[in-house]
Amino acid sequence: MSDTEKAGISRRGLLGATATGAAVLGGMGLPRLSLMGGAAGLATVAGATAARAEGGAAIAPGQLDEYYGFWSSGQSGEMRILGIPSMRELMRVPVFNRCSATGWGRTNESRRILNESNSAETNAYLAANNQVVHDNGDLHHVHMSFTEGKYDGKYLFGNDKANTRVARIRCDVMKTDKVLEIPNAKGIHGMRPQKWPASNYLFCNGEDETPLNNDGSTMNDPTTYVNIFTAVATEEFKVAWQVMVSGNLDNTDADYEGKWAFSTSYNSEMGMTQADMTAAEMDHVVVFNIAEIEAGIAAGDFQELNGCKIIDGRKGSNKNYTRYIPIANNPHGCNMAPDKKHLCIGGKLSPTVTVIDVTKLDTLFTSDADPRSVVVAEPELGLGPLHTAFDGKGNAFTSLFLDSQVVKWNIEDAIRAYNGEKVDPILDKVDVQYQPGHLKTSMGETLDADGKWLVCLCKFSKDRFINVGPLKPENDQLIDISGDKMVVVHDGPNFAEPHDAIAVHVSKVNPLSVWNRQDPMWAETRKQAEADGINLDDWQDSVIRDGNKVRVYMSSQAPTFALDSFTVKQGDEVTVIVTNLDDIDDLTHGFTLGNHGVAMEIGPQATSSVTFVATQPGVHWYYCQWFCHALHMEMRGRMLVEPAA
Ligand code: RUQ
Ligand code: CUA
Ligand code: CA
Repeated sequence: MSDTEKAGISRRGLLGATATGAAVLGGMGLPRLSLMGGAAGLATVAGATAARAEGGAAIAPGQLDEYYGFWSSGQSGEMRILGIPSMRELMRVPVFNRCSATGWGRTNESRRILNESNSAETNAYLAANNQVVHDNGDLHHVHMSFTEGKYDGKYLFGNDKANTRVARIRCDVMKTDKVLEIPNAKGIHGMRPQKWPASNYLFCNGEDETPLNNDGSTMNDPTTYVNIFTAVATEEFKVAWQVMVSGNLDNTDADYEGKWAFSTSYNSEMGMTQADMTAAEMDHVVVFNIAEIEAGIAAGDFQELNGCKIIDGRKGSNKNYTRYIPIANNPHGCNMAPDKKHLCIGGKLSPTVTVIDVTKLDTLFTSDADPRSVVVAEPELGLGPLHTAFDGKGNAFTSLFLDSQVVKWNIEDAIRAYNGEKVDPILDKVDVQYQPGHLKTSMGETLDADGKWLVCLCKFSKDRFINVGPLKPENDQLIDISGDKMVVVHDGPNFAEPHDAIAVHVSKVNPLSVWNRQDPMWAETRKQAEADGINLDDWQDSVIRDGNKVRVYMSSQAPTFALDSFTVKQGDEVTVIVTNLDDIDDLTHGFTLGNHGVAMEIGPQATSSVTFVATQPGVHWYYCQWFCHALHMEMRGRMLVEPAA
């Protein structure tokens, strides 16, 4: 029983008291001590409120945040950057989506990245459907690259469950620079970079099972279906190897020694219906033995399919590539604690979190030890435990989806309780609004975990905001975890559907304000310009004709384009290449061509290009769509299209 329950105060009542206390404190500017000295219960509330006041959830205009929050956006397909603790949305980084503002998915540079690693089937599908890129995605998870268990500020990675892809975002410019469709797997869900010695691999879970040769020949026979775990080499951004497994793969994480990766499976049954998928008593966690898999690949123990080396790690393959640890049916979250030792598996259908001691995993590979012997605790925490986060002080925070709560518990106490001692590992519970999924502590998935903030991503907002119609926002809540009691300090409405977030201290990330002219993003465009005798670093105002292809090179400098007009012929394939020669912070230009679906961002010192067919004769205006100058409205010009003879 928690203190609150012992004191006979309802949780909702307490929350109300906290909110009122905070309002009084803020509104009247009273010193916080004036709130203390009442009932024992109230003293605790005041203590927590004090923590909030000191932490300063409110960031005044002109003040900066202490953490970057990198947010996934689920079915919106993008990554978002928020400030923590203000929870202000700072930027959206298009990844798997088409972006109207920046031209992502429309510019030649972005299409090259988006299409670079499509499978042959995807390209055939896109061509048959008159599409140039997949312009949707389902970005569930975002994680930063590590060096020796700490964020290194180099890359962010995101998965696309919808189209079986992963992507890499460069932290120096906060733009996507690699997209990879993973062959043989289906529905990449769980995704994590290796933590030690560095993020050489990105581990990717295939959630949906299909026949390995998915050509339709055995599709009615689910016994031929497999699931695929993939390690992507993060520098080349190519598949390094794959492992065929038994059961599907949900979430994943890696240890702090570079020895293991782990994946939860909710469908060890390999069921095709919901009844089948929840039929068994136990599902499992798959443990991947990285060194053994690498040795197996080196020794040639693989089959090659669609350019990938696939090793057999299914149950009963009797190899040291994998082990399967039974877990209560349909587990979900998979979170490695920064104590380097404890892996926490969210029970979802079971009210428990299963704690695995990863230092015991070697015994599973070197002896006949019972796979459950590595389980060191299994605290009962509440209904629907999904994900767990850590404060670096031995405590864990688990989201309870069905209870709409976050529970704080102590890992060592849970281990003592598992060993029969009379100790309650639960330290605190707080109501969240409502149905939380992922939750993340500041720096909590690294060795720098600092136990200050917890972001809790609620799947439902219900009554927390004014009604905006049948589709409601989600609710991202900020919780102060610096004191003994958790305090919800902020509601943050968010559009569909941030699954996951990380909170990275600002000292770890250092983006540029102005592009480097030699950036690889437009290397191909630069090559073409050189062939055309154009220097992209100088003023450009040239129109180059090459058969029915026309390349229009124009610089931009506030508030003008180098060309007031250019002339092409009806039916020409036109490429407009704009270089922004301004080199001042925040001076972005754009190029939008009316009635052609063409719009793109050109950041300071950047080059962007876009290709279209000039099908309509006559006058077509283009303009700069990023407000850049007092004469921004005048920053426009005409494309004159001569009618075909
Ligand atoms: S999952 S709400 Cu896509 Cu990360 Cu658990
Ligand atoms: Cu350039 Cu607006
Ligand atoms: Ca199951």
